[in-house]
Amino acid sequence: MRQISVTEHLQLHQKNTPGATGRFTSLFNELILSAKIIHREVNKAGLVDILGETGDRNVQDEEVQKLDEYANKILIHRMQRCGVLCAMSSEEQADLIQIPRNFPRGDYFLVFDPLDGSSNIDANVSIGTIFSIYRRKHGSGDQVELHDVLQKGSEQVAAGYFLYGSSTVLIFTTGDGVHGFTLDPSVGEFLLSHPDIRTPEQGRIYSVNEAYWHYWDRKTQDSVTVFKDPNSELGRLYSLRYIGSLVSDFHRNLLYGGIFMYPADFRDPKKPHGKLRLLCEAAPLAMLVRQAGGMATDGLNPILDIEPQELHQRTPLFIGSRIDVSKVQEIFATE
Ligand code: AHM
Ligand code: MG
Repeated sequence: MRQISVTEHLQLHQKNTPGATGRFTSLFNELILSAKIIHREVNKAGLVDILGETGDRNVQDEEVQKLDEYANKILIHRMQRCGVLCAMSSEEQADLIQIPRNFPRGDYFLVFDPLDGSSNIDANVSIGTIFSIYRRKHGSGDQVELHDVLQKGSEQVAAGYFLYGSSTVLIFTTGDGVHGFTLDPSVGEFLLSHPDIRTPEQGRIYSVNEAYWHYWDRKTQDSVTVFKDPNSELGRLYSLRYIGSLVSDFHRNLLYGGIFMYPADFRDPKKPHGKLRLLCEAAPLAMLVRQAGGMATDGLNPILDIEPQELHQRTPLFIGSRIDVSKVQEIFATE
């Protein structure tokens, strides 16, 4: 079989996009290089006893960093030099990240979660980098304001994730379907492994942290109950699968079908919107799932239609196969 690399795929996309200048392609290439560097470090994580604990010095007398901080630094360092961004936002940083004045710039806005699920890393559980790309909406000055870049998810130009697992995969969409590439470490290139991913209409998996049951409202409890009810209209038996690493849970459900839920809960009354963040977690996965034929909602509104008011806004998330997510929506719509 002829192997299509991600580089070739991106060149083809550029050729088929009227008016394309190659700027998006260079952004993407830099993102891929950053992910390869993160992949290398993630793969060394098991060697921490040999190389040194976090905060320690390793055998080369270098400071050992926490991997999520390392991934964040790599992405900022590389992406601010790629020449086509006006600003960035990271899950790890409270404010917008400005591009230094002496660096070339463009009008793309990059949002990322550098290493989602990183609390799982010492147990060798798969973790990932989530990214989302927008175009600047207003203004053209060097200093970018929130209002210049904050937009609803439906305005995303591209979105995706790198999953550092038994192999490292890149799943992304530029609005023409979802494509998956697997890193072949022997040649250092991502090769097309999952062309045009379609998620099943209905799954057999529900994924949620049920330990929070007592902190959910009635509609959320009813939504989870429906997937355990042998007599529900869904008409099939579901299994519960919850890794606690969003990219891994999402990736499995994208391929096999099913629903992932991180609902609002009232463990902390000051944080009534769940844990996940709209811009760097929910919106990019919502673009992917919609492109793959699935759905994403906060219960009442499609995730892609929510207008963000702040960078780190949180949202309840129900995401996955169309029939499964529609069922939740139906429950939330009842009086
Ligand atoms: P993080 O961004 O701090 O890694 O937190 C997000 C992670 C997701 O990967 C995962 O879905 C969720 O937290 C699990 O949370 P919980 O332990 O509350 O179920
Ligand atoms: Mg995260």
